[in-house]
Amino acid sequence: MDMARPRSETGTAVIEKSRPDVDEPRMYHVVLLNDDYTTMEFVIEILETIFSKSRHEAYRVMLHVHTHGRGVCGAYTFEEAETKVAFVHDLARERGFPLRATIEEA
Ligand code: TYC
Repeated sequence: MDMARPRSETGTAVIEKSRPDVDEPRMYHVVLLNDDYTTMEFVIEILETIFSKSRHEAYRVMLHVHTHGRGVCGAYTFEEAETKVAFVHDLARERGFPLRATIEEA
């Protein structure tokens, strides 16, 4: 069958929905929390490496967290968010920083 122009068995045209009836996965924010001991440079490094931010965006998010106490690093599926939080905590522990991140429904 011509897949570009789907037809039903009866030969009548099939009207396709612009978006199939597939549930979008729920999304979750990874939220970074401020503390008094983690260095700004380390937070920027985390945002660049784990959250794929540019240097400029990483600096902006870090400063937002530093000023407001918390800030969103990105929206992910629950599994992705969990993995990123675990990476943050592992790297922070390795480097002796108390940096914490949490997951919230987006
Ligand atoms: N408040 C820290 C400082 O002054 C910097 C910091 C920013 C720490 C963001 C954590 O999530 C954080 N060194």
